[in-house]
Amino acid sequence: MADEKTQKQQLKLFSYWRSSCSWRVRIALNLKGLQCEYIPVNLVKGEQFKFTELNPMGYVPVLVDGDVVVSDSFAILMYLEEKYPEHPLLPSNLNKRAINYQAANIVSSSIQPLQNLAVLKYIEEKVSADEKHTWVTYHITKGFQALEKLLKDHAGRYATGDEVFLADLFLAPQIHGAINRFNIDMVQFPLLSRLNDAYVELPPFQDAMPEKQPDAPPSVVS
Ligand SMILES: N[C@@H](CCC(=O)N[C@@H](CS)C(=O)NCC(=O)O)C(=O)O
Repeated sequence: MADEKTQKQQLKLFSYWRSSCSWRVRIALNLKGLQCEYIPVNLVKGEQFKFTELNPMGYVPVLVDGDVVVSDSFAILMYLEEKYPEHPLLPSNLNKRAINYQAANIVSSSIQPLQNLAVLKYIEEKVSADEKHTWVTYHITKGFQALEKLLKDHAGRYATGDEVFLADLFLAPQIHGAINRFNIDMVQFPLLSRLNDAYVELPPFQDAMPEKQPDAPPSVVS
């Protein structure tokens, strides 16, 4: 079996600069100190549809670790957690761990799929651009209201205390996208706004931001 250093050199991430799902994985790789080759997949040009042998769903992210190919950010994060346990993504306290799973799944099952490129494109084409905005605002607001309630008794500096865990990896890209891409009014979400302020201070989160990625267009790179 290859040693850990060789394994790290074999890591490849198929990613798109603005993809919130890829961003979750980028944060985990940074937190765990794992080097990785970044392979851009341009979702706007439809490049995701050409790589279904890697991910049958035709989505990013996909992680390749030597002979192992894993797609879906949740599965990738669990794989990384088990293979590279340094900087744990899950707390040892079972209750706290369950809250992390719940918050992560609110984002990954009940918000992000409803704002995904393919869904928004469909609504815009079949209904209208106005309806797209109404739709996305409704679903983000519903999810954020749930997250505010869920996390109010668990949050510290971060979602479930004073350490960064799995929930934070899902929340940071989702909140950033809500503000910068979908113009959601965050005044109604004081806890999530406060968490967002904490995330932007952290180097592993900063380095994972869309504008820092090699495929970010020059117009967004500061
Ligand atoms: N559950 C999957 C969702 C993956 C997903 O929706 N990826 C988006 C980018 S965040 C994508 O590739 N969209 C391309 C499309 O809609 O055609 C995950 O967490 O990885």
